[in-house]
Amino acid sequence: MTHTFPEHFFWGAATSAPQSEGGQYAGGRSASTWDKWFELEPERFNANIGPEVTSDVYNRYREDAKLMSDINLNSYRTSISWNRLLPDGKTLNEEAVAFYRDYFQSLRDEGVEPIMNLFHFDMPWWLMEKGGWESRESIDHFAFYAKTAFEQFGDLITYWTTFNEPIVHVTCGYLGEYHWPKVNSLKRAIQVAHHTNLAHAAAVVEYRKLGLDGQIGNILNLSPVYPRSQSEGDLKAKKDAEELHVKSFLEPTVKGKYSDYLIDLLREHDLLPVVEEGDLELIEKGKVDFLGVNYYQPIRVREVEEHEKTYPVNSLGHFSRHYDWPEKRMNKYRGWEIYPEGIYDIAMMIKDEYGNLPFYISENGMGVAEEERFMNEDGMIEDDYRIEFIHDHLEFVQKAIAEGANCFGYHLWTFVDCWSWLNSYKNRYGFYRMDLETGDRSIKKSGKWIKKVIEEKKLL
Ligand code: BGP
Repeated sequence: MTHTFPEHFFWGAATSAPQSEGGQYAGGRSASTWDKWFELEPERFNANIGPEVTSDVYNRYREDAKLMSDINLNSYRTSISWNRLLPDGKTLNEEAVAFYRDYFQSLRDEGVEPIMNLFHFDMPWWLMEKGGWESRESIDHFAFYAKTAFEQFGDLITYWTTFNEPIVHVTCGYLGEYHWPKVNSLKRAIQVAHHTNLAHAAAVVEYRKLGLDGQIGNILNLSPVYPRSQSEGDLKAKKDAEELHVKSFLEPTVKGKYSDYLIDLLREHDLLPVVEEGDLELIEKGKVDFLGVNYYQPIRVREVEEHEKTYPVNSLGHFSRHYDWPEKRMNKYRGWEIYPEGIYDIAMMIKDEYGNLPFYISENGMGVAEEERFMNEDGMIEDDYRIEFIHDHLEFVQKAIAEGANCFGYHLWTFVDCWSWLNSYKNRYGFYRMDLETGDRSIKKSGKWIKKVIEEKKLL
């Protein structure tokens, strides 16, 4: 079967400012939580490698724009660093403006559409010291930052998004120890989620006020949730997990309100957040023009068995437990499940339940540890496993489009190997390899493959 793609399709790659820019304190940038955390506890990071240099995009963006166009990419999603643009939250950093303007223009000059996100887990340290997303102050600060970014770059950027995977900074920072401030409280996590939804909506309001010629969206990790069985208990576990993990951001983002199910669930467990007057009206104004969808692996759940009911209500483990699907296909080089059908199920959910809103796949990719072992004698990484991974996911993207889904692009995580939160450089993802010593880029076999796929607009 031949799989073709629409004539106008964003073929791209994604990254974020904190994982790719480097230039840690160059040009007036201040610290984010990641910079500070690494200074405080370097041993918490893989191989003690921190976010100082990452992919050195700060110095190499022109070269990168050219390398993107060499493999026919026509779009690139990254983010702006809040603490670079407004180092103290108020004062515009002219050096940052010059850097970003030249960076975005360089992409445009190479025929690459920059798709710009505002927040990718990188809370400025000065704001974290005031309570981060737990503090209502953060909503106004974010709205000001968003407005500043729209004003400074609105002529160069057509597609904006507010957040990347907002549920992740909520769960990893407030229900685990993967993001700062690494506390564990569902009550606090839910308050943070509510403030994040408000901050998103406040940014959308700023965007609409400016009347710019573009669109605004939100990037959500819409992992489909599959139950172990069709039993009542497993289905309830699925529904709860879906509402808490997926729909707590999807419903406000697309429909402008929280679902009744979520509100009832939170009320039942005395977990409702503090909602002030005007909050729900603001959320109503946060409806987006499009979605970015990140997909890596599904969530598989089962009910909590009677003998396991040791988790307090104040934990997501109270509602459902992860279930290990015996038939799963694994990424044996990293350890995540590979389930390409999931991307189709998400597309159909958006089509059937969310008014067929336009969306693009803003992240999908395969992390591989110790990728050097796949280097051939010419020094090229032969990543056939990644080609197969992308191929299989694109096949389901194509099927969804053929059945009417409004998908306008696919972005691989990532263009060139980049730094990852606590894993540093352990897992590689790029179309291009980065030499950690020199920072030099070299194409992988997947980079050559995607170039041909894009040229022919069909899967090979
Ligand atoms: C997504 C994040 C990215 C990126 C990716 C890969 O959830 O949006 O920032 O990190 O996951 O995950 P990891 O870096 O843990 O391998």
